[in-house]
Amino acid sequence: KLFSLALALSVGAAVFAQEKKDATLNIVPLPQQVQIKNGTFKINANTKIAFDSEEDKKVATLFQDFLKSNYNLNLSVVKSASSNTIYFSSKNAKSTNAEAYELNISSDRATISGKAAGLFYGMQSLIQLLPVDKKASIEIQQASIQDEPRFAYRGLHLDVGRHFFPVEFVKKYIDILASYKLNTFHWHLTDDQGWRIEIKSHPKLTQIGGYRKQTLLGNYKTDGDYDNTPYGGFYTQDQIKEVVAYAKAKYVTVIPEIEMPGHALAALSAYPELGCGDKPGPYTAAQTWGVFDDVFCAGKEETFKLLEDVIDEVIPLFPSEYIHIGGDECPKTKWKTCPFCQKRIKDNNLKDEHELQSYFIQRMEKYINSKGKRIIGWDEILEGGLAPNATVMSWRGDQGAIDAANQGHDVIITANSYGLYFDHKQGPDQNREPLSIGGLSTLSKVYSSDPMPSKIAENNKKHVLGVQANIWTEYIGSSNKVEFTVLPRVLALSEIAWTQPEKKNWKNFSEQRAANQLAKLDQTNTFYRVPEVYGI
Ligand code: TNX
Repeated sequence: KLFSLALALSVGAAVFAQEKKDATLNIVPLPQQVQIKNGTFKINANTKIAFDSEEDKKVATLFQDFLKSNYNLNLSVVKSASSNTIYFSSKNAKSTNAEAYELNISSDRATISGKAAGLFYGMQSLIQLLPVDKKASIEIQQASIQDEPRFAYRGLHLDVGRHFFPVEFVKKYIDILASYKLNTFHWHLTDDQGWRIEIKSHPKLTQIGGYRKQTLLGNYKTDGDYDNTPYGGFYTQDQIKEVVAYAKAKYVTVIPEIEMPGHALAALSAYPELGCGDKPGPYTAAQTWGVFDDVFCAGKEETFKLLEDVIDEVIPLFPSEYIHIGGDECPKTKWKTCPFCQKRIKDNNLKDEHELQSYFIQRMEKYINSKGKRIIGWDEILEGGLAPNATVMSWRGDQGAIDAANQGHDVIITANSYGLYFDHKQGPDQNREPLSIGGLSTLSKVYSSDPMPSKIAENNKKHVLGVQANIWTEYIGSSNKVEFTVLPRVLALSEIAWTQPEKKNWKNFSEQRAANQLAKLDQTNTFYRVPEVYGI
């Protein structure tokens, strides 16, 4: 009897503990530590927003703007905190991690403490705690949150080469990233179908390479009117600066990608002399998708001259530590028969075209390093020997990440074996999915992955900088469809990037926290796919 009483008590205690443990606030990604308290804090017209430093004031002002435009509440921003205050405080930051924050909500104030980025993330958490009903009185649960990210690199990519997206949308995209505490926007700016960044020393890159003839596309049936008129567009350097500054204010770093030596047809259409052989070209920007044999000639000095000129203009536009130089899917067909490439192989004692690819990447790396920046490349940059300081973005499974990290290189996980190809279908039922490239990456697949490959030796795990999802846009011809593709999977991405894996909880994520976010998105002009939370 005693035994069963003890059992009942311990079960009861366990259930109680379980309940407490499972009680979560509506925050995505799930914070590391949350203590929920009794009672609420009521924000009203007399509530003030306070700050410590000028940097803190920027975040305080962002919060003020948010309340004004979403809840029709115009609060004043003041220098010192008193009662009934939302207080952004760098003075009280405890962690050395610039992205960490604490959010303490008591009966008469909410204090967010952290350094600049941390304050911004604390604000995002606070925003998520505001009610779905924007006309209701604003009461938030008293609680105490201590939070910091698991990974330093939390990225989302957008391919603007296959389809072009206007600056206004790129900004909205950055807002989506930032609201889920992602901190890196990988801007895939060049591809076979379009060159999208103005390069003043080589204007034809955009004048010619920015447009393709729209006869598409045997394998592409909807989402655009493909009627032979030219399709394309590009960003001026002023627009690039505008986007980079916009992102910076949201603590998002923009990493530009300039593809080489493959995926280069748009560039070659503008400067055909950079193709292989004596009489290269003519070329046109690609009108179908895929991988094309015509790539930058690795034997001609002019190729490196143009790419160095491009890098010279790209570097001052992007404060990012990294420039991404692609490196993926470069067929060696043309290099095999090109006299210039063969001469280069011979002169440099290279074994074959794979080592020529490595020569290409290493040479560009050296140039970029000499300008004080580092390179990222897709995992094919491992081919023929990895450039000495390169960071590898692993997309063909995680073997590239494992090999690179075990060689002491930094890596970023983007493979679809982790559900990170957001151009893939979101559900298995073909009839419910819009046209897509195929593949399958469900919300639950993204959520269940842990972007830390177990085969990386313990002492090399520090080389896993983080995780990113890729949005290739062959079959995504409109901004609305980008949103539909990204949401809600970006919520799962944010949680695997930010939250410690043992804290993840699919049921709580899908049924409560993500659902709450979607209810909020309903009120904005943003598209998302309704997730089937069970079974996928
Ligand atoms: C592979 S991922 C590519 C892209 C395509 C994508 C389609 C990578 C480095 N290269 O060029 O758009 O597959 O899913």
